[in-house]
Amino acid sequence: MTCMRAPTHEPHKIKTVRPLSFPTPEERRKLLADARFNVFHLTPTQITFDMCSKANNAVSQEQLAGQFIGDEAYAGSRNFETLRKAVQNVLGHHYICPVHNSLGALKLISATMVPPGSVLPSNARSRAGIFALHDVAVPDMRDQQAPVFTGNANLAQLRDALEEKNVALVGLQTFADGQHPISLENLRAVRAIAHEYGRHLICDGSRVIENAWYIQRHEPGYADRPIHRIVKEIARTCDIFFLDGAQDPKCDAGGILTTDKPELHETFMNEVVVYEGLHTYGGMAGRTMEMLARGLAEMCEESEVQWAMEQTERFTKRLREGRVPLERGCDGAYIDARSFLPHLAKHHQDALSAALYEIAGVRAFAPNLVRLERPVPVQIPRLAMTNEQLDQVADAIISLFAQRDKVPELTEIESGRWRDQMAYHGVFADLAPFEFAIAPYEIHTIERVGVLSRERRETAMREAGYNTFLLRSEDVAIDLLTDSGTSAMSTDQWAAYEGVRASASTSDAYHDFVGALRDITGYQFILPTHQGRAAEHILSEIMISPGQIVPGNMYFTTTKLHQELAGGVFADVIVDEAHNPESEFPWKGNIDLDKLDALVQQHGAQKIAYISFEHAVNMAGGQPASMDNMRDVYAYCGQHKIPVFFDSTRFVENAWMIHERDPRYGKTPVRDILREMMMYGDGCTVSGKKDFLINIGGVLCFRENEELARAAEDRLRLYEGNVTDGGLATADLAAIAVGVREMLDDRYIRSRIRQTQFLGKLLLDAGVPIVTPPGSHAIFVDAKRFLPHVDQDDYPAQRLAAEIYVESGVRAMERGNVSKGRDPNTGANYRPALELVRLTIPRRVYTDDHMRAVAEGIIRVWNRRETIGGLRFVYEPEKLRFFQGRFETAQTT
Ligand code: P71
Repeated sequence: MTCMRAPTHEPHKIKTVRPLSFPTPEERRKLLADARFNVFHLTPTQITFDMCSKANNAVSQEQLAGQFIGDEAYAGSRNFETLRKAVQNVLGHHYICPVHNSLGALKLISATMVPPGSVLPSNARSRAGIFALHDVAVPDMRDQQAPVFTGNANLAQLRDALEEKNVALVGLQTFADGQHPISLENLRAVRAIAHEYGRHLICDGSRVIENAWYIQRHEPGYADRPIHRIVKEIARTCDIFFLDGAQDPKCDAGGILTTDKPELHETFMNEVVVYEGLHTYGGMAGRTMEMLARGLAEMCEESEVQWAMEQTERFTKRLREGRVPLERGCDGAYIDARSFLPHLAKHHQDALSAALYEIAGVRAFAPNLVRLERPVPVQIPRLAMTNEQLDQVADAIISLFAQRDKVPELTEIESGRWRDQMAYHGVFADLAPFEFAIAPYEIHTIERVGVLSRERRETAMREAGYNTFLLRSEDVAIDLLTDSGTSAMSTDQWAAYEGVRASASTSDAYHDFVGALRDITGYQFILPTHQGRAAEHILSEIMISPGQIVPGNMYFTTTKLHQELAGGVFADVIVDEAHNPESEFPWKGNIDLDKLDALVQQHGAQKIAYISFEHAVNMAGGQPASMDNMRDVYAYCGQHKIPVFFDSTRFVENAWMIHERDPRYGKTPVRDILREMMMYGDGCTVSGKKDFLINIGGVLCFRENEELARAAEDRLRLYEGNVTDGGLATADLAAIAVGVREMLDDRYIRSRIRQTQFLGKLLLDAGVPIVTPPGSHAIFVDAKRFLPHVDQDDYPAQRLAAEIYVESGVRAMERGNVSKGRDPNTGANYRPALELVRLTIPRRVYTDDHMRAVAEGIIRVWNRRETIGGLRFVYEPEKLRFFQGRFETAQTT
């Protein structure tokens, strides 16, 4: 079955992100001392990576949505019914007792089925505490010799215990203590023996998924069995099954105790009201039950399980290669602290945890009883981290391992039975800090993506008339159509969105929005619009008199259209290099002052409406303008009294390119570069759907010209909405106000552009012709060089975009002859110099592994390029034909 192949990238995209914190080495030392060298007491905002897989997993957007449909009834809630059905479907057990978490389940079991003085043989060491309290022994019956399934029970030992001791129940854990998986064969044998002696088998299945994957991978006969079937088999082999909602189901709390035996169920039901809550909520909020129900069903999703397990494999492999002493646990690397720090006499676990936090801000904590001396688990929060991040966490641990001799001993000042009770004095040795170079966020929620077979993609493409605009998003695996409105919002943006007090006149969010943008641009008048083109519409109307010329550095479709609708004539004044996809010129977005001057000389300055100056020029390949060019254009225009208006849609990206490519700005933060850029203009239009990290919105700004601002406001009232919302939802204004602050985070913008460049490099290294140097928001494949045998009037870029989809499920966009259209005078195609396919990278949505998959797919198309022909129109709309046009394949001559 193909589903069992190790996946090479996430089978989903990122829907929302949560911010990471980056305390400095100095801050970490202070925080560690304040926490008395016990990392348990640190909080997530003091930590960069919290390597724990409980309660901080990423969830699907559907699971998160469940949070909002809790009916929170005391009795018989709908959410409980949903949960019951999910349990029946997923685990195959008929009866369910809800509990607040797995400790709640254990408490019920201990109260009803395990009398004081009895014995509960188990394959796990954790969780013994609760039974010790009631004078119940939990002997270890793990088979120490078992080679692969190290969590298997020693059957002879089990039998002896049942013969000799007062055994109340037989208990097992799937992936015992996070380290020891059990086989289905052993599970069945344990059950048979327990039943022989009239005892029930109970199983803690909090890590059932990891165990099921292990069975699929390693137990003979299960290689083709899907995870959901193995899970059901495990659960149905047990008399009683329970699990923690914050583990495999990726809930934030909650738990369930399930059985097929009505008499057991009745026992629990009578007791659950004592400890947990009513038998139809068991100490869970309605929303928790709803999330748990969805999580139970989703945790068995095959491709997701394979991805999470593959991450664990990769992470432990990298650490092993760095010689770090560890065991591969179910959800990460379980480090043997004694072997890691052999020079210490005591407190190995806590010394390791403290040192790792000190050098890298990573928390790995060994919970539980101090005397158990368990390994320090470095767990991967399910679906929340990218491989790049995990690689760096592994490198941080390896770097600590390299300087382990310097890790000092901790001096105990307070102690207890549990690790959270420990407190220490410590000293800071001379450990070299580890610096992360990563995106400053973790994955909060995911969105599953369409995975079709190649045959089905062929059909989908044909049905879409070879136009990627006409594909359904659900048929697309990796969507690189556009970076417009496709960003993943952050949890902070959602908090602002949710917390907003909406208004049909002036809102607080409006003032936040204006304040934030004034601060960033230095401009006084900030007008919200529903999109960029709305701002362009208004600017064009108030600035252009019919017949006037609007010089611009290339054009964007909507910008040019609005200039023309207002009676203007667009004139391209971009540098020549921009039209040459092979030129390596670093500032292909620059305006050619000679071209501009020639226009002024020819027509006179009063004939020029304004300069339309785009940052990070989209159609040129995402190419930046230099600071010098902006300054020179502004100085020139000042002399001739020609206003300069920026299209600042991708101004942060342009600013980062200046930071990268102009040595004078190598140390200047993006925020300050932006401020200087904006000085060299009189105002700007922005499609906020790009750099602003939001899904909708735009803005029109004027630096200081109040007269223009008032004229624009008049149009705003007529076309858009209130002057204080521009037709946007108040909540979106609030999300923008947060997004424009996040976009200025240098770590974010660096990682964003590095990702685009990474894709560019993969393609360049394989010889695929792309526009160089790679831009900031997209990689543009040069279809003329890719398909030199296809005439431009057979639309090579359109065809190439279609082939890329069929080959890989990646959706790209044509930017060439089809987009440029026909000359209205001659009716012939314009045949522009650039015949490109744009691979546009949405912000915060994809990982490097996605980029690798994109490159591999395109390289496969490249390798069969000779077999690819052209297209011809079967339906050609008059305006903006690229949106709706339909094609069929044409034999190339
Ligand atoms: C992009 C888009 C979205 C788009 C628009 C039209 C055809 C195809 C795709 C929109 C931009 C842009 C620049 C530089 C203004 C707009 C319009 N870009 N200026 O690249 O890139 O903004 O969509 O918010 O109205 O896919 P709007």
